[in-house]
This record gives sequence, structure tokens and C-alpha cells, in this order.
Amino acid sequence: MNDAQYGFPAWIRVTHWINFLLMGFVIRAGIQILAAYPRLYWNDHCIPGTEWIKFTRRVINPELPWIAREQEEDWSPLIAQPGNSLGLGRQWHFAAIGFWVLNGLIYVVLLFASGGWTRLIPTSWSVVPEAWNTFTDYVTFRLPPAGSYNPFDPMQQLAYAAVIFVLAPLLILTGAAQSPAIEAQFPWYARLFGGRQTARSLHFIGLVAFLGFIVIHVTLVVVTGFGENMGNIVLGQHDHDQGLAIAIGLGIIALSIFIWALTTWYSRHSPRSMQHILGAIIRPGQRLLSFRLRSRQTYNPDEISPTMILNGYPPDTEEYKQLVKGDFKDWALEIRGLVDNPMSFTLADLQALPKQTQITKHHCIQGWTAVAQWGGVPLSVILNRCHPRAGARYMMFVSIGLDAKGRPFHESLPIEMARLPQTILAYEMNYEPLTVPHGAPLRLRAETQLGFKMVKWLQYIDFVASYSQYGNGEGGSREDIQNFEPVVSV
Ligand SMILES: Nc1nc2c(c(=O)[nH]1)N[C@H]1C(S)=C(S)[C@@H](COP(=O)(O)O)O[C@H]1N2
Ligand SMILES: [Mo]
Repeated sequence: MNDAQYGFPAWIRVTHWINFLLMGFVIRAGIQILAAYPRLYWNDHCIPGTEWIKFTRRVINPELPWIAREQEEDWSPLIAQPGNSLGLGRQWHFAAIGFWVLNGLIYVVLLFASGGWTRLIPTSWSVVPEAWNTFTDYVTFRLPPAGSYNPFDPMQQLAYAAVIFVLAPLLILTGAAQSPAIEAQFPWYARLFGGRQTARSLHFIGLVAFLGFIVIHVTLVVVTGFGENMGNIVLGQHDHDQGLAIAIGLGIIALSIFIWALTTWYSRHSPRSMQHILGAIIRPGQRLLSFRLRSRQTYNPDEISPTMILNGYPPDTEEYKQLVKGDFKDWALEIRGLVDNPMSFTLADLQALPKQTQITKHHCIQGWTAVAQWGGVPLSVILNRCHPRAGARYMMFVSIGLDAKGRPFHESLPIEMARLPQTILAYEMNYEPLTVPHGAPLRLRAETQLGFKMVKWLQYIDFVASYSQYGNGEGGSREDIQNFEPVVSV
């Protein structure tokens, strides 16, 4: 088939414009996620001051106590979706990515099925010098008339092929490398990219490359014959009705901008309902992707991070200070709710139970990581003693510390997660008793999960049929207050 016959079939035009709409969501929400910790690193320790680039004027004074939450930025809703919420930004990113990957797959399958790939994927090395010639033509403003190539010039061909077959897969793969559940089960996967933070940095560089492509692409579409180009990508031909094609093309762009603006406005106006809508969209994918993931992390002691960033300030009450003073002798962990044996464990009781240690990577939802050693009691040991009843579906971990609404900080996990390997109640960190800033006397470590689930300064664990009784009923303090997505069952 020759290119003149092939032209711009309807499926290319439709997937092109759907891609445009979805990329807007993906990029804007991605920028929102970056705003949560706008510093990029080449290694997974994230030592303050070692970032290779940052997008914030805040200075961290290592002499003063600080927590990661204070580094979170609100960026303008003109560039970030929705501008003020990491939780909703993540959910917009994930929801849009699902459809973006689907749209991309449909495009690629049809591209190969129809033979159209031959005009994108070069079949001869001569494309490289040819592309160089086109490049020098462009930069010296000797623009070839649109349509003088059939249909793409060599530079265009290379650029499109690189974006579709190199850049887009790279963004998908480096995105997946940032998942704590994936890294927990397959630590080698993030290492392919040089580590979790290198994957995050490459993901960002990929965004910059994508933005560069969009700017050049749009510029060339405009300057090399706007009417002909719009004719091709809107109506599939440029022989007639170019004015109509331009009007429709600009209309699609205006409509997309309106949709981004409207969804951003709604996310800011009704964050709770947006959280529920997006949660329902991403839940099937979340279920599929986290299916049967187990943490199997075994880092070496020499990989332990020199320091670990903090999140959440220690409880500021007289009672807690008294507990610290008394070496937590007066503290006990309560097990309550839907169990046959409600129980209570002092620190000495817990230390007398079977001990498990692990060296694992902590993933804060904001984007930073750190490797640490943890020691404590597997949660399965506690479960075997307290015997959850049939109706118990979640464990609610409740802290002595308060959340931003002044309620005890709490987070839930589906009960099956208690039996996963590397889910422990830790009283030891880096071979020392857990310190106050990191959660003394006891904190949760659930190593397939994000950091916010790992409640510090534990007071009690409540076995419940549903988490709706706690706080606003979204599954935990951070789901309630920051609109994070809840964890789905394994
Ligand atoms: N009680 C309580 N536990 C908490 C938090 C908190 O604010 N309060 N923050 C969570 C978050 S968001 C993270 S990333 C980790 C950080 O653990 P670290 O401070 O030991 O590094 O603790 C989690 N546990
Ligand atoms: Mo976090």
C-alpha cells in the first residue's frame, strides 16, 4: 500500500485527539505529584541537600526539626491538577493513565495491523542523515511545504517513532518502578533504572522531553501549512474544507482545555466527591496490579540510609512524655474489636514474642525513600493469639499522636495484609530501640505499602468489619484529610 492511499484513517485521528485530552490530565496531575516533594535525587537515601534539582525556594535547616509534609507545595491550578492536593493529583494521574495506555494500545495494534508502522519505524539507517538534512532545513527556515513528504519527513518520522516507541514506554516503565508494592516484590526491577529515585528522576526527564516534543510539534504544525496539517489530522484529507478542519481542530483544543479546567475546579470545590469518583475509576486497576504482591526485600546492611526523613511530629502530650521518661514501662498495645481474645501487650511482652528483622525501603507517598533495618513481631503472631472473628475485615491502627484534625492518627489495612511476609510491629530500627521521632515505642511496618500506612506511636489495633466508623470514614487519617486513595484487598 502506498502512503497516499493510507493517509490519515479515522482511527489515527480519533486516537490522536483522545491522546491529546488524556496527556493533559496525565501531565498536569504528574506536576501535582512532583509538587508534593519537589526535589529529585540520583540515590534512594534522599539526604537533604543532595538533590540534583529542586523546584522550591524552601530551605531545609537541618538544625531545626522538620517533616516532609512541610515541603509540600501548592502549585497553580493552571499547571497542576488540581493544584492543592497530592491525593487527588495521584488519582487523576492513575485514572488518566489507565485510559491513556488503553488508547495507546489500540493505536499501536491498529498501526501494526494496518501496515502503517512502516512510515514511523525507519527500516534503513539512511533516515539519520536524511533527518539531519531536514533539521538543517528547518533551523535555516527553509521550510519544506507540507505534503512534500509522504506524509512525514525523516525528522518527523524519527521524532514520532522515538516518542511512541521509546519515550512513552520509558515513562510507563519508570512510573511502575516507583510503586512500593512492585519494588517490594521485585527489587531488581527499580534497579534496572538505577534505583527508585533514579526512576523518579528519569520519569521527570521524560516529562521534559515530552513537553519539548509537544512545543516543537505544535510549532511545526502551525508553520509548515496549518490548513493542510489540520485537514489531515481532523478530516483525513487536505484537498478541501481546510477552514472547517481548522475550526474543528481548535474547537477540540478549546473543549479539552474546558474539560481540564472544569475537572480542576470540581476537584477543588468538592474534593470528597472527586475522591470517591476517581477512587471508583482506579479501583479495578489497583486490584489487578496489587494482586498477590508480597514484600521480599533483603537489602544489605551497607545499603541502610544514613538518615531517614521524618513525617509527623511526636505526640505533644504530658502522658506521652511520661511514657518516654519511664522507658515505656507503663505503655501497652491493646488489641480490641472483633477478636475472640482481646489482649494487651507491654513492650516486654512483645520483645518476648518471636522476632523478625528486615532491611527494607520506605516509600513516602510524597516521593522520597530511605532504606532502614526494622525489628519486631510479625503481625501474624498477634493474629494467631487474638483470633479475629469471621466478620473482621480490617485492622485499624491507632496512634497516641494526633492527626491534623486533632483526632488520633489512624490508618487501616485489609486483614489479609497482616499475614503477608514483612508485615511487622517494629520496636527496633537500625539495630537500636525505635526512637521517639520514628515512632517509639512501636510502629507498623507493612512493606508493600506507602509510608503513611505505617502508623507510629501505636496505641491500639482495632479489628473492624468496616472502617467507616473512624474519622470521616475514608479508611484513615490521610484518606480523610488529604484525599489519598484507600488500600484495596490483596
Ligand atoms: N502517628 C503517625 N504515624 C505516621 C505519620 C504521622 O503523621 N503520624 N506519618 C506517616 C508518614 S506519611 C510517613 S512517610 C511515615 C514516616 O516515617 P518516619 O517519620 O519514621 O520516617 O510515618 C507514617 N506514620
Ligand atoms: Mo508519607
